[in-house]
Amino acid sequence: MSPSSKPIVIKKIEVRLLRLPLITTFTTGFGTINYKETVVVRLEDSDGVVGWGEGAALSFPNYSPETAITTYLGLKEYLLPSIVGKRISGPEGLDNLYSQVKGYHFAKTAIDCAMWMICSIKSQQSLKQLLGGKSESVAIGESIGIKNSIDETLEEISLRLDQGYQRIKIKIKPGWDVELVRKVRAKFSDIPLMVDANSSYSLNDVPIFKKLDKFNLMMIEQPLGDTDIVDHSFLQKEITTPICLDESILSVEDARKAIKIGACKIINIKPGRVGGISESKKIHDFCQDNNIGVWCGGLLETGIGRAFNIALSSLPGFKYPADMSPSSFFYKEDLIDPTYEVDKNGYIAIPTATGLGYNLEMKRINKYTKQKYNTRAY
Ligand code: OSB
Ligand code: MG
Repeated sequence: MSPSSKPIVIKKIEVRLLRLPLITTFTTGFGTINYKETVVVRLEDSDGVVGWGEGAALSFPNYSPETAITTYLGLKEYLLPSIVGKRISGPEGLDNLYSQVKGYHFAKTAIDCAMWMICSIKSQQSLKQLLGGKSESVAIGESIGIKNSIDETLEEISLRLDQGYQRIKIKIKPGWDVELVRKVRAKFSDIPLMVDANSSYSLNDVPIFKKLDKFNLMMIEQPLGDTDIVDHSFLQKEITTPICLDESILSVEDARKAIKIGACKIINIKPGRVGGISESKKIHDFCQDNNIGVWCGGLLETGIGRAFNIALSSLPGFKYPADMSPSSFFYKEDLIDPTYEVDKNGYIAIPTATGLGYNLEMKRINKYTKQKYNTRAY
């Protein structure tokens, strides 16, 4: 928003903890997700303009210390009280208001996104326009969880390639890595292929990465621990496949440090992990200036969170396909209707409407809400 536009004053807030059943389970190096808890906020300003945002942390603190329940509490106890009734210039004015609140990135994301939505409606510009994005569609790749067998993985890859997906990401963990990749490459010799280890290895495993290095992978995502930036820089010197960091990058400052020491060549930007699309854009801009590729990751957000990921992906630095499987893979019912779709060439169209760009399904939001808290500023 331009600095001359009127400040936003949030008069009403609502935060909900939801629990949605999943059609299929999703297994990563750290465990299996059987259902999806998520948190959404609804902010209403003094002009009656409403913004929604989502903080899609997982239910268990294995991907990040924050979980759905702590996101909910963080919003209710610390973040929402510090913004309600204040004059806020726009999303960029939020950091100042809760400068005392460390962490809670998923909670901050929900507020940041809701503020972007309010700004979009007030300025009559789509999220993409407000962000300065150019693309009309986002290229999509599939993130395939750890399956019961290699054959099952091969089947899923065939299916997704037939459906047009533009790259395949497979989750790996110790014991489910080199043999798997060898068999995938034997069947699909030239597809864009990458692996994601979700931090399940250490520097003792360098020999495994040297083997993986021979399979022409686009990148290896988060091989080592989230705080092991120095070790990633060592590993990157041992292999030619680019390392992509996910869990390790929580801010543009983390990105700067990781890039400075050569810990990665690519960054997976997940707005929820870094505190919103404002911080995501900063990381994008920094990476563009430093010749580091980025792409948009996901955490099984519902359509509310995905709407912001999709708008963000319109920025020119998003060079690799995004993890944005359609919600129909995971959810029987999305919280937006119609939900976004991946077309037969593997693209999601970026909305041009103002606001979220999709219609909210209030009935379903109510149906899946487990806890709700709201307040009003007088
Ligand atoms: O590391 O990318 C990850 C899901 C849960 C936890 C971690 C990850 C993922 C995904 C989800 O890969 C991909 C998606 O949202 O479509
Ligand atoms: Mg990842």
